[in-house]
Amino acid sequence: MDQSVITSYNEAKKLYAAHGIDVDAVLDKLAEVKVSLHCWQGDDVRGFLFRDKELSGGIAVTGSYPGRARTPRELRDDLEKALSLIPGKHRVNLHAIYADTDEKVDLDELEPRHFQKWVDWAKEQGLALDFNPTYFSHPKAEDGFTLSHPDEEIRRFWIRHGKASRRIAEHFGRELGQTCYTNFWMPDGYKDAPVDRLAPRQRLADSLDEIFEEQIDERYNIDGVESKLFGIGSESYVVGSHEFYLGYGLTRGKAITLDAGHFHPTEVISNKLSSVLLFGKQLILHVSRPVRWDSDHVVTMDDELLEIARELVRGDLLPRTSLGLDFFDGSINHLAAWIIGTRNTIKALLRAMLEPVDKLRQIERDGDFTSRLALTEEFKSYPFGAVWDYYCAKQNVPVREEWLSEVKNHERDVLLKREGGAKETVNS
Ligand code: RNT
Ligand code: ZN
Repeated sequence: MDQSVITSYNEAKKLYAAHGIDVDAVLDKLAEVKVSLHCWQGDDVRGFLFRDKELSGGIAVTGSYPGRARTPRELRDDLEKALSLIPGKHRVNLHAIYADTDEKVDLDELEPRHFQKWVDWAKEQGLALDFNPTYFSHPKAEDGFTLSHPDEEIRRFWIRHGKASRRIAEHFGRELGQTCYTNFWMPDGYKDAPVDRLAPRQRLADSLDEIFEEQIDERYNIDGVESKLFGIGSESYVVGSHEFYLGYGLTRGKAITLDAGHFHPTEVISNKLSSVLLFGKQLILHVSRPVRWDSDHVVTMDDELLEIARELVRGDLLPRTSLGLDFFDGSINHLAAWIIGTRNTIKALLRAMLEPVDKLRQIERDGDFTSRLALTEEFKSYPFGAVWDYYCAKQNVPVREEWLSEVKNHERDVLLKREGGAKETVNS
């Protein structure tokens, strides 16, 4: 390891030790944290089942950066490369449309075997898998409704898809020996103000109840439900609102999924974690970054990311939280997006773990808000960067921005060679 990395680390350690923080112990704890990398950043949310289908569901990818993965093999290669530049052991989050099969199979007919290649790969790589049924980019989702559809036949199709998805997830959990988190998000909603807000919500609740009827061992699969405030084309009403899923999840024992980009612009999820986990068992996080209408920018080291990390650490919520990412940026290198977002998420947790929480808690209980503000502000410039560099070196991944040249080389040697094929599909 580079001597200067070690020297800076030792200096930093002394400063933290003065506040009773054992940095080596913090790094052991940090190494336990797994982030679920969302496969859909690798190919602009296209998937492999319906390659010609436009992305729908009120979500959008902008940008046409070259080199997105066009096959499951390419996507796995890219994930491997990205994961090799991120410290720690992590998870991969799949969507149903990423099935790896030559069969022509519809969403309601999917079976575990259509994902066996993903499972074999995950085993070989020592990764866990998470799962999502796909309630968009499909002819039966074109009018914006799925599980709350008024047409019984369409609604039943989507119920079958939900059931099939849970069986796939159970298979992941069983095969990989790590619980799979299955996240249910559907875009259902109206562009304009509805007359009847209740009936679609009643149908959604009924559909979900039916999907969850089958008992699945929670060692293998845990289901979560994700709300949203609005989407493109569902500006006035989303069936699965926050209140809907908070009520649904808590009464049905399901995990609540909070996406950082799914709330009012001044509303933050960091302030919700302690309440949700006070009453609920499990949380799934979609760490994302909202920018105006778009909820899906690459995660940066902003105040909200830091606050989410602090909440998870201070409240000891990590053991009950599945920490995943959810953004899709088609305007930059697809691997870099994963790497930046994941490294930032881990780095934010490190920063949170390097705060003298017990001392700060005591100061707050004593009512000394002057010291609380003074110390939390001073800690913002404590040398966490030296600890982060050491952690990366210790985990055998590039220190600081060294990873960028590896990504650039990979782009030149691998991604740009895909360009012809990628363009063809983009234009089709
Ligand atoms: C959409 C939700 C959802 C999706 C993924 C692709 O607004 O955030 O989680 O981004 O399922
Ligand atoms: Zn999300």
